[in-house]
Amino acid sequence: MSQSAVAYSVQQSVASLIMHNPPVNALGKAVRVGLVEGIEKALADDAVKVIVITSDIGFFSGGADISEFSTGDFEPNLSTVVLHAIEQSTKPVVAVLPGPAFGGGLELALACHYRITHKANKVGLPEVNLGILPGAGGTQRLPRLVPVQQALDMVVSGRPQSVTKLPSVFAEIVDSVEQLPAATQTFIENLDLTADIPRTCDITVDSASFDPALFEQYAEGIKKQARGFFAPFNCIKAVQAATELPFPEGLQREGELFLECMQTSQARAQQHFFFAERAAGHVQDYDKSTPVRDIKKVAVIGAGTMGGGIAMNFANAGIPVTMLELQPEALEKGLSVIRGNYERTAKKGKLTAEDVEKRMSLLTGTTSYADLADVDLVIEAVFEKMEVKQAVFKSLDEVCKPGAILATNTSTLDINEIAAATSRPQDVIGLHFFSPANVMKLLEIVKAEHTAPEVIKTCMQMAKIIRKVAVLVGVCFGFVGNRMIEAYGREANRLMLEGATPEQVDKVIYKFGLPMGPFTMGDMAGLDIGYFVRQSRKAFIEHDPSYCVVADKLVEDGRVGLKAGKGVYLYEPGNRQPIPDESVLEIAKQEAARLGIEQRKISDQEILERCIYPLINEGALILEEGIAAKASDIDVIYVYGYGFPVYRGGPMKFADEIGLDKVLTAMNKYREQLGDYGEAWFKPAPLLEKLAQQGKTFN
Ligand code: T1G
Repeated sequence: MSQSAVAYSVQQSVASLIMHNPPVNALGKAVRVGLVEGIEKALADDAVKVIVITSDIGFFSGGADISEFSTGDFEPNLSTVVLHAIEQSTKPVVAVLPGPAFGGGLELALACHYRITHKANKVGLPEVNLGILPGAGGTQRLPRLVPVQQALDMVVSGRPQSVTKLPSVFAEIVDSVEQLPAATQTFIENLDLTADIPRTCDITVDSASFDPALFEQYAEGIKKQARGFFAPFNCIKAVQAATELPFPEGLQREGELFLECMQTSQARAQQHFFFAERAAGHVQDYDKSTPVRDIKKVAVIGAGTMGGGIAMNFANAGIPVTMLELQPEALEKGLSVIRGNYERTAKKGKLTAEDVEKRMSLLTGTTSYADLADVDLVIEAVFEKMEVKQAVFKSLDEVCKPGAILATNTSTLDINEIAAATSRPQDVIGLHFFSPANVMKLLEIVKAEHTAPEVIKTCMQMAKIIRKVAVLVGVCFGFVGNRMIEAYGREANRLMLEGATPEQVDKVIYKFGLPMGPFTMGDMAGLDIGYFVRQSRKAFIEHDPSYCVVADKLVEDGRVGLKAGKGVYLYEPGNRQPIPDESVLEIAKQEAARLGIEQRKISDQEILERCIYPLINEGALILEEGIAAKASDIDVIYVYGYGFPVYRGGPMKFADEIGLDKVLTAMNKYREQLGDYGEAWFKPAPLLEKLAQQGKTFN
C-alpha cells in the first residue's frame, strides 16, 4: 500500500520518492511509511548519490492528514521519525515543489537539505487555523532560514506566502513549473557531493538579528484580532523557543506546545469547522451528471445598499453586471456609491486605479427591463415587501430569456410565493447575501419547492466564482440564519425586561466570543429592521405580550439606532461607541411592571444560556424540518454570517462540546422557571431531546 502513496525509482544515481496521495498529498500513514521506506532504500543503494522528494499531483503536500486527528491515527512522529530520517540522511535530499506545500508539507520540505520550486508557487504553515501549531519542526526550522519576524508572521497568521518572499528557503526558484525537471537535473549535476550536507537543524538563530522584546510585543500586538484564541499565543512561544534552545530541545518544546493545543476544545472546534466548510459544498440535490448553466451576464434589480454590494461581487469576478433601477437618480446614486467603495479600497492599496476602472467598466445601469433580455442570472434586491417582489418577478418572467435564473435576495419572505408570480418556478431560487454583500463571505442559497437541480448546482458553483461560502437551505421564515437569530434577539430583549442591562448582556456575549452583543448589533443594523419584521409576524408573536416591547417603543419614538444617534444606546455624532442610557432602563422597568414581570438581578451564566441555547434549539428544529441538511451547515452559517467564534466551531458544535444533555437540562429549567413565557419559548426540540437521551451529538 505504501508504494502506491510514494513511488520509488532510481535513474542516473538519483533516487526519486514521488508522493501520490490525491487530492492534496495529505501526509497520512501510507505516505509517512512510504517516505521512510524510500529513504531507507536509497541509503542502502550504493548506486544512489542524491535523493529527490517530489509529487506528481498539483500539490507538493497539503500537510498532515487532518482527518487522522479525530480518528487517533495521527502520530506526532512525523517530526521525530520521518523528517528526522530525511534530515539525518547521509545523502543529500532535494525537495522539488511543483505545487503548494502547506503545514506538514512545508515542514517536510524544510527537513530536506535543498528546496527547488517555481515563482508562482505558495507555501504556508496554516496549522493555527486548526487550533494547533506546526508540530513537525516548522516553528524550529523556519526561523533558522528566514528572519524571525517573518517566521512569526507566517506561523501566527497561518497565511500562505509567495515563495518569492522566501528566497533563503529555496536553493532555486525558476520562472515556471515546466522548467522544474530540467532545473532539478542541472542542480543535481552541479551539486558538490563531497561538501557537507546543509542541515537546517545545524543553523543557530542569530540573537542579534531581532529585538529580544519581539515576542512579548508580538503577543501584545495580536491581542485584539486573536481575542479568545489559544493557539496563536502558543505559536509565538514555539518560535521563541527556536531562538533560545538548541534544536533538539526546541523540537521538544514545540511538541509540548503542539500537544497542549491539540488537547483543547478550540482545536476540535476548528478542525470540525475545516471539514464543515467543505462539507457545505457536498449537497444531495444534484450529482455529477446534473448540467450547469453558463453565467456570462448578470443583472441586479435595485441599486441600493444590497443591490450595489451584490453587483460588486460579480464585477470583482470579471462578470458583466447590468443594474436596473426605475428611477434614474437612484441608479446614478447606486453606481457612484460603488465607485466610492472601490476608490476607498484603492486608497488602502488593495486595488489599483486600473482595477477600479476595469470593475466599473463591467457595471452598466438601465431603467428598462427590456435590457435584461439576454442575461443568464438576475438577482432581485428590492424593498422587502411581497407585492413589490412579485411585481418584479412578473416583469422578469416577461422579458428574460428561457433558462435565465431568477433569484431573489429576500431575507425572510416565502420564495415559493415569489416563484408563483412567474411561469417558470423551476428557475426561481433564493440567493440570500449578508450585508455588506461585497464583504460578507456567507451566501445562503435557498431552494424553493420547484427549483430545478441544475439551477441549484449552477448557483452553488457560481458562489465559488464570486468567492462566497455557500450553504444550501430550505424555505421557511428567515431560512436558517435569521430564523435562529430571532430567538437570540427575543431573549436579549426579554432579559432587559427582567432586569438585565443591555451593556451586561452585550458584555456576556462579547466575552463568549461574538464580535458584539445583540444590543450593539441591533443599533448598528437599525432597530427598525426588526420592528418591521415583527409587524409582519404578529401571528407568530402575539401570544407573548412581552415580545420585544421595549425595542418597539424605541422605534416608535424614532430611536432606530446608530443611524439616528440613539437606539438602545446613545451615540455622539460620528462616534460608534455605545453610551448606556438610563431612560431605556426606565422604559424596561415600566413595561415590566405593566406586564407583571418582577425585575431581578440576572447572572451572566443565565444570560449566556438564554441567548445561546434557544439559538441551538431552533437549529435542532431546523434540522428536523429539513431546512438545513446537516448540523455542520448551521455552524458554517453562524461562523461566516454572524461572527460566531470559530474556536467554538459554530452553535451546533458548541452544543456537542458542552453536551446536549446540559443544553436540554437548561432548556427545561427555564421552561419551568419562566412560567407562561418559558412554556412559550423553551420547549426543547424533539431532536435535541432524542439525541440528548441517546448521548449523541448533532454533528
Ligand atoms: N488533510 C485531510 N484532507 C484534506 C487536507 C488535509 N491536510 N487538505 C485538504 N483536504 C481535503 C479537503 O477536505 C477536501 O476534501 C479535499 O482535500 C480538497 O480540499 C504536523 C499537524 C490544501 C489549500 O491546514 O488549506 O500539517 O471535501 O476543497 O480548495 O505541523 O485544502 O473533497 O472530501 O480545500 O484546492 C496543515 C488544509 C494540516 C491545509 C487545497 N495543513 N488544506 O484547497 O481544495 S495540520 C492545512 C487546505 C499539519 C503538521 C500539522 C486546502 C488546500 P473533500 P479543498 P482546495
